[in-house]
Amino acid sequence: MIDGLHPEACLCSDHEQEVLIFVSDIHLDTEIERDHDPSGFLEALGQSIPSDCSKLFILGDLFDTWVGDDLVTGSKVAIREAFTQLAQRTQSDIKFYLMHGNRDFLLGQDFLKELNAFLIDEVFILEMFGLRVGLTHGDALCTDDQDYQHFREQVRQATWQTAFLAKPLDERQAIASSIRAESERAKQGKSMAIMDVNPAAVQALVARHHLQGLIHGHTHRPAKHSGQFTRWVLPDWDKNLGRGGWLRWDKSGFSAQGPFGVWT
Ligand code: LP5
Ligand code: MN
Repeated sequence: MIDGLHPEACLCSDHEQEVLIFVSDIHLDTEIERDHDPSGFLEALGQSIPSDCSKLFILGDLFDTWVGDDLVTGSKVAIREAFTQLAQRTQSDIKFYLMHGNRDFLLGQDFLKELNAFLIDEVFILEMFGLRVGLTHGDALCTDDQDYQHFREQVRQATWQTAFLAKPLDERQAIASSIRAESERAKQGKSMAIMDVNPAAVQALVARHHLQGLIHGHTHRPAKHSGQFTRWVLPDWDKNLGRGGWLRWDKSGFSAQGPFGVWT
């Protein structure tokens, strides 16, 4: 199902001037417009994301749900315009990278082309500034949430996705809202611990890919976890609640910044 992935699962650079910005869990409503974005992310793209950014990574759940690239929606135009605005501010050849999240795993190559962005698969590895860092959305690490993992396994299968995408748009939208409602209901019965990443799953991923750092979102529990490796958990975005922000990585290290101030 995932055509046109970024050709590599790893990006290496020894370019000292790189400035990498990571965000996730923006949850844009597909109906939003440029100047009415409750996440605050489009405004940040236009105004506050550092203008020396050379690579922007969106690590999943840019959209609150995505039922197929054929949906005609104002949010597509809004995000495209906001990307263009950031590209103009950077006055450079900025690159945009998108990863699927659990809400928008059906984002396809048609839309990525419209955005002029690369789709990256998880786990995506960066080798920069002498470090090896992994990028993932984070949901696959929540292995204690067995009901969710079972659901995930099913809907990430190509056969499921092909059958779903063949349905009429209104039927897909209706199914997506039923799943959302069922997910909200199911979460009421789950503990916070079950809905967090499993430490052994994190450890296994780090060991398998020989990582010194890991960056993910999904849990909406922004933090820097230090130890044998550093695990950054990105915040979700909600302008009204003053939540959101990005992780910056450049030659002087990492910093947790955003329009609402330092987030960890
Ligand atoms: O999203 P969030 O953060 O609230 O909760 C997630 C997990 N839930 C999900 C589901 C998404 O919210 C909805 C995705 C919509 C996608 C649109 C396209 C649909 C295409 C499908 C076919 C290809 O990811 C939640 C986790 C939580 O994170 C924390 O990690 O707990 O997981 C659940 O709650 C899942 C439940 O435990 C099991 C859900 C079974 C759903 C059965 C569907 C029945 C509806 C019948 C439809 C006809
Ligand atoms: Mn998510």
